[in-house]
This record gives sequence, C-alpha cells and structure tokens, in this order.
Amino acid sequence: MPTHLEGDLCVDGHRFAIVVGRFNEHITENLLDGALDTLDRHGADLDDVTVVYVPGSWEIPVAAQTCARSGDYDAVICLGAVIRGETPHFDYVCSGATSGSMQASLDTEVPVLFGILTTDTVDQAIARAGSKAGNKGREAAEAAIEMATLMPQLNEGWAG
Ligand code: INI
Repeated sequence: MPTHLEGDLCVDGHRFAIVVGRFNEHITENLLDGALDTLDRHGADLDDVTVVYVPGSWEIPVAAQTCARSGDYDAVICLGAVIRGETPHFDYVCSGATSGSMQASLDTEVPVLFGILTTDTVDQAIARAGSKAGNKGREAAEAAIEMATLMPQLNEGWAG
C-alpha cells in the first residue's frame, strides 16, 4: 500500500503571516480581505495572524523570508498586484517577486504562498481580486492552510 500524505483545511493553532504590497492598494486590499476571511472561516484565530505591509511586490520576498525564518509562522502568504505598464519595469518586478518568493520558501522550508497577481490590465486584476475570476487571496490562504497541515507530516516522515 502506498503512503499518502495530504494536508487538510482545518486550522488547528497554526500561525500565518500575510505580506501584502501597498502598490495597487485598491486591488491588494481585496486580496487581503479574501485571505483573512478564508483563514477565519477555516478556524484560524485572527489574533495569531500577522499582516506585514510593504511598499510593492518587489519588497515582498525579503519580508516573506524574514517571517518564514523567524520560526513564528507555519506559512507565509504573499499578496500583491503587478499590472503591466508600458515599460519593462513590469517584467523586472514580476520576476523578482516570483523567484524571490520561491527562494524564500525553499531556503527556509516554510511554505510561502504566491498570491501575487501579474496581469496585463487593471480589469484583469479586479476580476481576480474578488470579482468574476475569484479571489487569489482566498486561493493563497487555502493553499497556506493545506501546506501548513501537510509539512509536519512530511517532516515526521523524514524523522521516522
Ligand atoms: N509594484 C507592484 O506591486 N505592482 C506594480 O504594478 C508595480 N509597478 O508597476 O511599478 C510595482 N512597482 C513598485 C515596486 O514593487 C517597488 O515597490 C519599487 O520599485 C521600489 O523598490
């Protein structure tokens, strides 16, 4: 019989940090609302949730890595909105935010969830921040719960 390891969506004393970019705040505040509501609905004590505000998505990885490394959180949720302009700035911010978030996760072995929108237009971002295409903040928070409940099983597996 294979061994199946799988997280669930039941928060049981898990602690979460949310790192949120202020750039495009009208979008990111909806992502944050979605993430907090999802954690709340799944049983998180919001007093155990830390929300860290940074200027923009470029700054998310360093804050996420610091939270992850602190040992105070079972998962770190990154929320931001990068919207394409007419300069290559978009590509640099996207690439820094994506690879930096992944690096923060791999370096610390703490799940760092990617709820950073990268869209061509403001309308596409609005659609993914609580409108017709769902809410990426909710998705990232659900994934955070699943990973926070999975990681101890994985770590026990290696120890055993
Ligand atoms: N930051 C974002 O989060 N989204 C954007 O769309 C964006 N654009 O387009 O410039 C953006 N820029 C700011 C960047 O994240 C840094 O805060 C800034 O460069 C200072 O380091």
